[in-house]
Amino acid sequence: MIKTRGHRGLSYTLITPENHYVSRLPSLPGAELVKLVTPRLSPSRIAQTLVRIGEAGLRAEIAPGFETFLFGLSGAARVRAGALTAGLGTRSFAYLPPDARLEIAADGPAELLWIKRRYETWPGLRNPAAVQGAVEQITATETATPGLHRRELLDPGDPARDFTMSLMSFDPGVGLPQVEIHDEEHGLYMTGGSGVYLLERDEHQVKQGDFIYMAPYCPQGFAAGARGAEYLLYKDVFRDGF
Ligand code: UGY
Ligand code: MN
Repeated sequence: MIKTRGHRGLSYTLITPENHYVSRLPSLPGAELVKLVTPRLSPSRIAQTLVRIGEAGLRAEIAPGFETFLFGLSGAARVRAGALTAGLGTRSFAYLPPDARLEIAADGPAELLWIKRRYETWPGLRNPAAVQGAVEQITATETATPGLHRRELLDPGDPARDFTMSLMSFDPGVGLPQVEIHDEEHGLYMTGGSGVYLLERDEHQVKQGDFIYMAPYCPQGFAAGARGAEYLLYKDVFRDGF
């Protein structure tokens, strides 16, 4: 029997590095893409893609129309959109609103996580502004659960935003304080460590490089392993699905 840790449940998928299958897009010439989730997997409202840039580097232009969030996993890519120029080195990130035309460039190998989403407007609220930063510039706040820290890469209190990106870090043995079942969807990328993820009624061993898509109302719980864990979490916010 051929074995894999990868899994597709009713309301989630777990994709491990061993499951990666390369795709391409005309807008990112030469880059190898791993589409971790796209709207083809109903009901996902996002595409989350691993972008692997090779020795030849990349010169790419992405047309306006969608929100973009880019997170550097390795190498030294960069993004330009109007007056904004941002380095996308390891653990640096940028958010670009849907009216931005962007150029992504790299002079050599680099790896990025790319989230694409159609912005959901709300009466009386303007498009959110572009943001750039680096994880290490953001203070980690301890949550009500000792040993569980969150860094918010986008302002979680701004109702103009239709999603947040949080870096969750767990000390060894620490987990989420409850089994959550909520309306918001998640795209989760393990940036470090390992642990056990409860999804629906299934328990999965997860580790660095794994990706989980959780649809709305997917039951979810987590406990970190002996060396702790860290993950980057997409969550839609301030909207109700209509
Ligand atoms: O914010 C959240 O929904 C988060 N606690 N969920 C998760 O880590 N699976
Ligand atoms: Mn959650």
